[in-house]
Amino acid sequence: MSSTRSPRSLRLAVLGGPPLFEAPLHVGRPNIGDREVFNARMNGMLDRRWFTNDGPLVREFERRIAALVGVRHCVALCNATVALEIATRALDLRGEVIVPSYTFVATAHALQWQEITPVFADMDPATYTVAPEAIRRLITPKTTGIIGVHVWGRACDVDAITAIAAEHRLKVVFDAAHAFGCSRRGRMIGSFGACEVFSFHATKFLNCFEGGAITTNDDALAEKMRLMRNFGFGGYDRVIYIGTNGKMTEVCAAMGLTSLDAMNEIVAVNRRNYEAYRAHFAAVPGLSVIRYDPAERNNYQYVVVEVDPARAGLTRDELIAVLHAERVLARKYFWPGAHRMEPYRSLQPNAGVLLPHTERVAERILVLPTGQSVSEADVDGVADVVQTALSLAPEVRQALVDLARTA
Ligand code: T4K
Repeated sequence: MSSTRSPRSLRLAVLGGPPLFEAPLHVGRPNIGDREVFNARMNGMLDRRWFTNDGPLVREFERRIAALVGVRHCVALCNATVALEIATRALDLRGEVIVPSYTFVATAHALQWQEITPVFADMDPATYTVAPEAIRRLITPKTTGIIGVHVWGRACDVDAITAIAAEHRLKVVFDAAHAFGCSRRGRMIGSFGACEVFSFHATKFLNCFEGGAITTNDDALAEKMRLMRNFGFGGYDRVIYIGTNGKMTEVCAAMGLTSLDAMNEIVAVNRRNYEAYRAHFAAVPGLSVIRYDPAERNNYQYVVVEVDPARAGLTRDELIAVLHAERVLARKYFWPGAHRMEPYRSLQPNAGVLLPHTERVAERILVLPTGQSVSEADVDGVADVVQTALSLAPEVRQALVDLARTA
């Protein structure tokens, strides 16, 4: 466990003090539900000797997710990347598909893996989600679909994207990897577009170790995706479709069910930490913490801070260096933007010209640790480090230059 010292005694590690935290404070530390309940599910699974291939825990997980989201179908899968691959293949997307660049690279990889070209659209800097007008400008005769991403759990502009898609006869998938348990205008995310894709990776709000799911109200699409996740088997010895192995295991479903049981407690802890960070940074010039609309359901899984270097006095990267020296392993998601990662930076070297907001924002975002393994005292400590560093900005900057020189 981490521990903090009194803020008054804080001497920053980059200025020669000892690191504030004994153990690293991670972004994305998994949340764990009730271990006894999880173990009981494990024992039941071992007794049944049914480990994967549409087992009873997977079916229960799918039923509960579908009910919570308010859709007819949930297809549980091994992770969200394979889920995106299956969704786009089942929808017969090809040619070009428009995606935001400000997303985890998996959104683009799921397309490129199938030789579909991801065409990167810029964001709306006020929401960090894809700008509908940027999508509109990128439509060509080769475009077959749009993937909107609900970045940090906040819905992208579903209405505008749906309208553009209808106008141009495009299919829409939403990457809802961050958005399980979140709503948009009172309706749960998971029920928009042709289908939506959730991630249940260890670092996500709802954790299955590894896992993902596609939710949809389209009966035929759900049936096709169920076949695709299991090699296309329509019965014993009968393959009726091309498929892959995208199945969720019973172990993963057991973790998912146990996480679902604990959902309300996890939201409460996330919210407590988020509000504490916001209170700490409310009056700090140059720092703005992401806002979650209190009228919606939010999972508060991400504490995202935008750093304006001109007003804050330090850049995002300087703050990251300060935090890492204290063993606070803050992250720069999604730097440098998917378009600047391979193979896209080689295949589309000029993509950045059309992505000015993405390029600017990606240089300014800092994601801070939260979740069950982060205490209120830890949040106070992290905030103290940031505020102390900003109050000593010239000294800190010089120390970082000196450290880089001697490294
Ligand atoms: N679409 C979007 C918008 C996504 O954000 C993602 C995934 C996907 C699609 C694809 O979903 P999956 O196919 O993964 O289901 C992490 C996650 O691996 C990834 O799931 C997530 N987004 C992304 C935002 O973050 P990395 O490369 O940053 O992982 P890594 O190994 O650096 O770990 C992240 C942090 O979590 C570290 O600080 C360590 C901590 N951690 C991690 C694990 C696995 C733990 O404390 N315990 C653990 O068990 O991608």
